[in-house]
Amino acid sequence: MIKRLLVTGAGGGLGRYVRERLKGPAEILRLSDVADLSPAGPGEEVMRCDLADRTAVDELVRDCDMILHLGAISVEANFDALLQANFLGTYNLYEAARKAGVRRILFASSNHVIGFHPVEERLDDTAARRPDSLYGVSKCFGEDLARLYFDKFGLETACLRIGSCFDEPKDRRMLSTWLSPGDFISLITKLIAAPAIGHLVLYGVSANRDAWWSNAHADFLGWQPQDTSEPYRETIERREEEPAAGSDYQGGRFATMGILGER
Ligand code: NAI
Ligand code: 15L
Repeated sequence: MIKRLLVTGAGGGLGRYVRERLKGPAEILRLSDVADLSPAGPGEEVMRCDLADRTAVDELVRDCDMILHLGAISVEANFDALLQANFLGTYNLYEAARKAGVRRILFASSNHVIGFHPVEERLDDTAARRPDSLYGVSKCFGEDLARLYFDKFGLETACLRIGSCFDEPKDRRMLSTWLSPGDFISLITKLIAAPAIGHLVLYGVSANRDAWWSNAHADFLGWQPQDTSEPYRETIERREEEPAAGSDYQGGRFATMGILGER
């Protein structure tokens, strides 16, 4: 068990799963978001912080052993917004972590770093990155920053290329990309407990019949997803008869969107 786990973006959807379900691996959860999260429950500390504020992030990270970095704009957006929350926010976090001697970061990357690969392809951690959006590019930046901080300073990161983590898969694409909340929590738990992970790239996906991604290189973690999207297939296929926008690409509609806030 570690002493203190910082969770950024704790006010969002995945943050809610963590707050409700992550029990055991950390004595104290330090929960943070740009939005207010108070009041703190038992075993929780709450700190409001904008990740773009360097001084505030330095303060936030102090005394933390590990970080689950969820805080970000989590969909496609205009570049100026992504620049603050995702690029600058992630840089501030890594710098603060380096200065504070944090051992490991679990970085919520995204399937949108490889979203322009066709759905016929099967990928592992060696796949070329093909971001499908500026949002995907911001996650590529986070993965590269993580690599730099491991090679230069030995700061470990698991880059979690999360598929679609929601209560249930919502459409045909998510029959391939769904990560159940339970599998998300068990993956986080394994990543906190592992003695050493180095710099690791992983796909956050449940045991779906038609999954596109392999984590065979990370067998040493002993993580076995328990859920599958199959029970939802019939309803989804009945509801969604026509191919959706972007259905040729793993990133789905992110691949067919234009640049938001184009000048
Ligand atoms: P979300 O949008 O529900 O939550 C993100 C949280 O980050 C929000 O509470 C927001 O207030 C906070 N945030 C945004 N800008 C901030 C800033 N400047 N400073 C501090 N906090 C800020 O997103 P969700 O679904 O919970 O995702 C969490 C992370 O996982 C995100 O980084 C997202 O990109 C990533 N991810 C999520 C997937 C999913 O299926 N839910 C799939 C792939 C990646
Ligand atoms: C993501 O990266 C987003 O954060 C999430 O909201 C979903 O769009 C997910 O990818 C997805 O691809 O389904």
